[in-house]
Amino acid sequence: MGSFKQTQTTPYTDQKPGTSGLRKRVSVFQQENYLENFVQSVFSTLPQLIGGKIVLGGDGRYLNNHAIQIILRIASANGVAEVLLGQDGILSTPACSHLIRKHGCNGGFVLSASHNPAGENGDFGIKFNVENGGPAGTSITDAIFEFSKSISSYKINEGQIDTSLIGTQKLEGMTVTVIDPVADFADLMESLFDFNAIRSLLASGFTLAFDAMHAVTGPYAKTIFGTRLGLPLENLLNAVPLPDFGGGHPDPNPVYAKSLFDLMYGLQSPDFGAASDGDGDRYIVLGSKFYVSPSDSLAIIAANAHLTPGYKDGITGVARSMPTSRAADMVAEHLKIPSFETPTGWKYFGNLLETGQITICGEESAGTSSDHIREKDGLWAILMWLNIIAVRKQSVEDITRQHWKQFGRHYYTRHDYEAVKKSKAEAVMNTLRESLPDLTGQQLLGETVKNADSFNYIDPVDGSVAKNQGLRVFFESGARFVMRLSGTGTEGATLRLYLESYVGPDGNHNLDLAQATSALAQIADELTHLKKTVNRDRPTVIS
Ligand code: VG1
Ligand code: CO
Repeated sequence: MGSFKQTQTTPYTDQKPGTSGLRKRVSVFQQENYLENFVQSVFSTLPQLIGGKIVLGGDGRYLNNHAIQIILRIASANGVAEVLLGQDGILSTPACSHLIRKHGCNGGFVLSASHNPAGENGDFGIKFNVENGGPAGTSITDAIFEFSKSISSYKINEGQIDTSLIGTQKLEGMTVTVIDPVADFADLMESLFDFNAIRSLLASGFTLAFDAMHAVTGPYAKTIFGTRLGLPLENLLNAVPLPDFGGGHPDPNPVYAKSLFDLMYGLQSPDFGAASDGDGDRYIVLGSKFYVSPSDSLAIIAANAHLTPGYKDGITGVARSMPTSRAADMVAEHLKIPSFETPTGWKYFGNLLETGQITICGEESAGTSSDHIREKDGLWAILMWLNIIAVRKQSVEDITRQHWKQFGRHYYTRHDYEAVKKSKAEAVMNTLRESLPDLTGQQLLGETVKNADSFNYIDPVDGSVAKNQGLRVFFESGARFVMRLSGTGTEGATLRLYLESYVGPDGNHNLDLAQATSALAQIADELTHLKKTVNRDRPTVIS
């Protein structure tokens, strides 16, 4: 371990990880020892990392390279034996999860604030994943947070690693192996999906556009779609990761991925459009002039996965986060397999995946994945769609419409009110929470409330409890709305309102989405005084 330096520090009080890691403004991370404190808190909380092997990389945003050198120096001083480091500091969240599993590592860091804007004035973040490749659960993140509140020193070595040089280097006693961030992940994808069939599809005139939004998936897309599937590189948009993500906001939704939506709804629209988020764990899929809601995408993937080589024996069960539409539940019922409802955040799927109770899981926010890793996986979902299309030889729209014909359609939309005053957002939540006991039986704009509650979750595997994971109001018609506060924002608070209504297989599947959910939005507003309280006349983002 050499002669590391023990540096005195003073604790911060705000290093509590949220839905997915610790996310703060870059300026917060730039405070003296802020990053060092948090990283030391991880090593001090998890003794298994000492003498162990970890994975390290990030989405390429501002501070990525700086943070990598700091983490390497602290890891070395804490006695970590080996680090697998993505070349140039690049690693997507799903690729990190895979590397941890493939190489039997004790954990890994992904430096990302995912969809949050990047650059000097943007956000930075650190996610820590455990030895199964999945995000650390709340018992671990709570322990890290507790430690961070009383930290008084950290260990750090001197030294620097050339992150561009594939191969092995040393930082004091620690081995650092710089690896191609893409190769192992691309191999995994090739083992799950029929690349020959997808290659033929792409060669047959089927057109595809992929938008990497100047975030981490550019290099992955170049290898997978370009080199391995033969797609001409001009079909890959914004495929170079930039420290500020080109000024964009890599959340693949109609607002932040507008240029892709414009292309897909334009005159010469390709047959298939896809984009992924900052760290590559989320995605969207569009057909020509057709948008697949992420909740529908989860259900369609669950219903069709058996058409692909990796899932040809069928799936054991499905899980979705609570606000995700219930479309996937209906597929599970049809397949006679269990379905689970978990709180928002991938960490809650971990135990179900580990115990083999589910094969496929997903969230309305466009994270979908399977038991091939322990993270959500945007490129996996996109390749799954391409494989299904190659087998079914139907368009995205036809596959989706046929799905609705069989299972009915869940009209689903999410309204985000971003960067509102925290106290105001809390007031909205409190108004609704206090009214919950009196709602049952109330008639509101043609809907009758069936029941209403605050979602509490008991993990079926380890019995751990997660309370108050969102407020839910169910209607007799089968519609519902959900309201919760985001745990990933860094400015004020973000209120999320999730609206869902259902029409059966024989119902009208051609309603305008906004129209189909407008009464619900109005009811939610009446019950919470949302717009008036946060002083906005419309949501920041509708997805
Ligand atoms: C959001 C999404 C959630 C997702 C999380 C992390 O969380 O709603 O479904 O798991 O982002 O995704 P919240 O708490 O803001 O609603 V990622 O891709 O940004 O790491
Ligand atoms: Co992400």
